[in-house]
Amino acid sequence: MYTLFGFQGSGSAAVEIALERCGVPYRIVNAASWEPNSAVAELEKLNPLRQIPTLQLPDGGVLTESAAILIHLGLEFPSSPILPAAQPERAQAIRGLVYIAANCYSAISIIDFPERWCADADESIKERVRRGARERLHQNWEIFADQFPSQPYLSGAAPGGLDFLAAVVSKWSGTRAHLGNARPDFLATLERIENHPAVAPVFARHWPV
Ligand SMILES: N[C@@H](CCC(=O)N[C@@H](CS)C(=O)NCC(=O)O)C(=O)O
Repeated sequence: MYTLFGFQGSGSAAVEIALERCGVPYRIVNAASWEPNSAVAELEKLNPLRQIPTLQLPDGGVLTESAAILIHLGLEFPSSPILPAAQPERAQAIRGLVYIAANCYSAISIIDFPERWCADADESIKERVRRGARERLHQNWEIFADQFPSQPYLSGAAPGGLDFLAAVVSKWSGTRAHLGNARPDFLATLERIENHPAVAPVFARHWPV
């Protein structure tokens, strides 16, 4: 069985939706670097970065990095909707997954932990690092919106791994509010993904209203 190390309101939600879509049994272990009462020591043994999502595979192998996990599940379960079956859609979905991980998820990490990126930063410097990263994050989402069309989902007729990661990573750091002004059609796509019956129950667990 798969073991997903994750936490409420975190990026593990994207992998949880994917595991549901693959129809495979899995268990969740609550672990987060910012939550000392979680299974963070167990997580660190598998992923020294202490980051989630981290997925332990049925054969005991460990996968980290949200994009890699989603691509792996898409390849492992080709009849699932995680990756589009046809080219060029599949290539673009892989590009989109890596784009989000490299350009958006990474900026969130800077916003959350500015001290990791600026030596001896006092509060005012940390705030400036946060502000710069946030502006860059919002710009990177605008570029994503322009580069990845929705038909009506980012993965085509049904939401796939790219949709799951986009919907989850856009929950943070004012991204949705920014896109409401800058790219309203893309915001509507994100809301469509979030409200899809395969996605909504996981979102409700992670972000209860
Ligand atoms: N590159 C990783 C980033 C994962 C990440 O930053 N996860 C956050 C939670 S949403 C985390 O665990 N942060 C804790 C830390 O960096 O200490 C990915 O794409 O999966």
